Amino acid sequence: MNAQAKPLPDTDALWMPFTANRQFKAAPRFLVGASGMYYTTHDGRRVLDGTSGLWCVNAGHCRTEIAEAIARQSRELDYAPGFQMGHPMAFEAASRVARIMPPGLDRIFFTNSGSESADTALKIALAYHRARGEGQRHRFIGRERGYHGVGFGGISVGGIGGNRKTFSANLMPGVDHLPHTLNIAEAGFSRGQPQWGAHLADDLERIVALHDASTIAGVIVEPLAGSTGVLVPPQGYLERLRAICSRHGLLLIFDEVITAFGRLGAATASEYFGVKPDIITLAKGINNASVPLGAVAVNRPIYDTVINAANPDSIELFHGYTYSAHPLAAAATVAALDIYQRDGLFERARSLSGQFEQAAHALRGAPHLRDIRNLGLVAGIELESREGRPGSRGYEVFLRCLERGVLVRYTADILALSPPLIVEPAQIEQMFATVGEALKAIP
Ligand code: PXG
Repeated sequence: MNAQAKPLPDTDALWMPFTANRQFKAAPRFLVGASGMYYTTHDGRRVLDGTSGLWCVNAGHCRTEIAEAIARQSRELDYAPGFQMGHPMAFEAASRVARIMPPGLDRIFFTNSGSESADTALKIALAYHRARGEGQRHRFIGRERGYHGVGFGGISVGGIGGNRKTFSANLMPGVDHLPHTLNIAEAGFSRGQPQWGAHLADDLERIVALHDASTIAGVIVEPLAGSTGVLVPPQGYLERLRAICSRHGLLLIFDEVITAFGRLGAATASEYFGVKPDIITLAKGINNASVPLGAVAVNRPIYDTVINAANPDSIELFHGYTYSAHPLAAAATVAALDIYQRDGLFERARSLSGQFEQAAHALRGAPHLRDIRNLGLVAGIELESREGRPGSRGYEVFLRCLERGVLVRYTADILALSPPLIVEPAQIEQMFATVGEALKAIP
């Protein structure tokens, strides 16, 4: 520990989220500061942020303009009720978000997180069908290995066994799942979108035939699934999902909590893939993760249908949060979107994606590798699991990388890299080289 070390806090009281609490508390790892591409640890070490925090600090850490916008807003208007009252920054933030959504998806509902955005999107879909006289459309189709946060709606349509089993008796009824699209035997080590797998979208036809389209409200998928191990959509897959949804009147919801705001080199994955859903869920990068905020972007017909079905002086959608469009979060959003635009960060991500892909696939041949996959500024590196100890190798690589000054994310034995869009080419090389060294250093 060096001379600047800060005293460590007592770790007993905090029940940590998605963390092995006992393992962490036995050997805690603290981050105490951040700037640009780096975190500072409690013992004064600089750590390169290979994960944008948790896929959210897209413009890099502690951006002055965002900090100032938040400070200014907190002095001017700290909080204002969002129900039956409005404050200008909420409308400004909505207009700014709407401007970079795919054309037509320009009505914005604010939440506080990705989980709330997912649940909000499901509720809006139900409200829409009901408003147009098809209230019997109550089912949702999610996908295996889908992650839509941790609300009851999100875990119901989500496809992660561990997130569901404890709550299985209380999940939303009327949910079915598409198969996930990862197949290492067919498409291992694909660079960018795999050529194999578009046909998996046709399963939606089977599910529609089973339940009948008249009972289905919508389909929710991540265009690129991040948290379950970087699942890149096969070429043509999203297009097929779109076509099937349109054919049967199902709303297509893209969960873009990690893909929006430049991750793939465009404002949204929808723009990147050229596939337009009806609803997009947002959070994380929306304001560079500086103040909790999520949002749902919906197309004009959905908004108009729900709004116009109600009496003119009545609340049209019984939904909202105390902190929907909190002034600080809204001010931070405007400031973050300014930075993204001024610094051309989405274009920057796109222009770096070739080098990023090269650097990721240069790991091929390192020990323990099962697969490498990538798109935009996202890479997934899947490791062979140890016999009877799944996840232990991923954890060890994560620790080794941290010791060597690079923060990576791991889910079981899959490493994910998703750096801030301000990353420099040399830092990209460093991240992957560090992973390579860690792989060589462990059994
Ligand atoms: N949808 C998607 C697609 C997400 O990735 C959520 C919803 C939920 O967002 P909130 O803000 O409620 O956490 C997410 C969150 C990881 C990781 O390591 C990913 C997320 C969160 C934490 C860790 O991959 N995604």
